[in-house]
Amino acid sequence: MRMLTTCCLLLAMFIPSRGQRLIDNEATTETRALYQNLKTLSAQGLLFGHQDGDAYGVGWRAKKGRSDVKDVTGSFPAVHGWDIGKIEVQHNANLDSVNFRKMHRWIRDAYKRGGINTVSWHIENPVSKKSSWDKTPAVKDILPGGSAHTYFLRQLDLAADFLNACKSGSTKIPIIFRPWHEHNGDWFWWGKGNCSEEEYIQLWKFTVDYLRHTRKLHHLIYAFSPDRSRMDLNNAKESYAYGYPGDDYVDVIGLDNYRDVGVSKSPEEFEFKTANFVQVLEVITQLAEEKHKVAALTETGQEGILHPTWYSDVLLNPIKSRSTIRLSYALVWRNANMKHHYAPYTNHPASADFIAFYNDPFTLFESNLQHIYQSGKPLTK
Ligand code: BMA
Repeated sequence: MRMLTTCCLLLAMFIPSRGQRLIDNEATTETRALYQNLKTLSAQGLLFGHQDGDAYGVGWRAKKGRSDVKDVTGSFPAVHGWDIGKIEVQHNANLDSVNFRKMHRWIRDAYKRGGINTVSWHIENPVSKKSSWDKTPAVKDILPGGSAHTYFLRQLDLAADFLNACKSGSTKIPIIFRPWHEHNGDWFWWGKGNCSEEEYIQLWKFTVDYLRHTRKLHHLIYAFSPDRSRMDLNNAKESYAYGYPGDDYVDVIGLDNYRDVGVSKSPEEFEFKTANFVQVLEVITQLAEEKHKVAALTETGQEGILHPTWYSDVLLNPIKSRSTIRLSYALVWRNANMKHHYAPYTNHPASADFIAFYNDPFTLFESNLQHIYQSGKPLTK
């Protein structure tokens, strides 16, 4: 009996626990380490992310080493968000005028400093050749056997080429890839109502299989990210699962949530929204844990940050004060101009609070991180 126990113990020590396993069995060492580290860090704090922050901010564009977040706090965000919309039509710059060559450089610079990169894709409608928001039915046509399948393969190849070229020396830079987002909304051509749920699932699976098997990209972590505004909180887990392609096709249980963090006109409204925010984050935490995956708030923010203590009161405190919420990161959207921005810039009314948010030991910015692409080393400093 004792022999048996000893054997079991030895086995348990040498067979890796299920732990955090990426869907790609051949994922690179750095990618596997990043994923495991995201999980580890989600129990300790919240990584902060910003879309396009290295490329431009309010009142400036393409200044090496600059970022609105860094101007205010002294540090880059931990997570750097990018979008490759228009790569599929071979433009030099994305839909928000970020040059792709420079994007590669910023991705590499962030990686070298120990930051994390995530890429979304506002891909044009392959049938109408108009924007992501053009609802001309297309999903059926781009799937295998469809009339636009060959054209779509070309688009996917162009995206794969971009991802493949995210390199630092000969090392592929791990990327959290977040295609086909907010699919439970009806605003994108791949969204609800513009294709069937089954077609969406086929599209997701086809994309992942093509990138990892046909194109042999092994530095991607796949994030699924429905939109909170189209979830039914009376039936939250089930409604989250709309379009879910299965546990073999998703690494990050993500959520885009602007709905619960918008402007509140009364304390009652604020309380109501906060309760919903907490609930939905608890749900993605639970789902991620049941599935041995990682949860993330893949997009959030309040346009214009009209609530000057938004970062503390709306975002951080509800998350920090509940051990039932464990997220790896929260990424706010881009700083396009004085009206459309989500991170404070110098002298913004929300910047004092943002500094407090940065100084809170629970939040993790790039300057707080170390060894994020390695295993078994301290992750924070
Ligand atoms: C939206 C807005 C748009 C932008 C798009 C893709 O939320 O910020 O201005 O083009 O995202 O980044």
